[in-house]
Amino acid sequence: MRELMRPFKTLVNMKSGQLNPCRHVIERRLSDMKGMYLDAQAYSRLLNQGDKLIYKVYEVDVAQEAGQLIYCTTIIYPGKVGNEYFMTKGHFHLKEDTAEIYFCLQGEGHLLMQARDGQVSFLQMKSGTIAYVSPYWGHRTMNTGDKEFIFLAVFPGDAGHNYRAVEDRGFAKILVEEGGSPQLKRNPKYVAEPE
Ligand code: S6P
Ligand code: ZN
Repeated sequence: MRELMRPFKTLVNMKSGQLNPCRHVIERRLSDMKGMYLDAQAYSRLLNQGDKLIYKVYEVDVAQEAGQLIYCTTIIYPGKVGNEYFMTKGHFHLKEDTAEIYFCLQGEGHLLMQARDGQVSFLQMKSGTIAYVSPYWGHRTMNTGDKEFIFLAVFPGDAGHNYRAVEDRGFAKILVEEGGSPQLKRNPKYVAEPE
């Protein structure tokens, strides 16, 4: 019989989002986000000023297999490329019939979700908000506040991540600041899924 996995706990720093212990920390910088922002000139200008840290992920050490639940914290720093808010790359799960829960710990942000048939869903998040990402929906988060936007994510161990779909097609919508508030706009660079 397979040896039982022992229960365990981790500690999340509610202010910084740091998870302890964690398996690894992923850092995504501006250079990792090439082609993801609409305003290519604003992207180059900002990159010339330095390769800013856009977001960071602390991931728990749990096997990536069916039956497990993986959790991690994401910290998105405040800022914009042109008028588009700092955001995550965004992904679909490789096993697309897997859901995910996002629990906001700090700051303010938005969760943009998109289904393969073109449907879009958009949720505002603040400290205490629990968002449910239903199976089959690609998801990306943006920091729309002026301090760090921090959330905890929990998802099935065998979900996996497909970044390719978002890199190739983008999201149908982008989130920009207009008149001092976030506005959802059509992304002219979006390539729709074939029927
Ligand atoms: C994982 C979950 C989050 C993201 C994280 C970074 O399924 O959705 O932990 O991995 O927010 O976003 P991304 O799109 O770079 O993985
Ligand atoms: Zn996910």
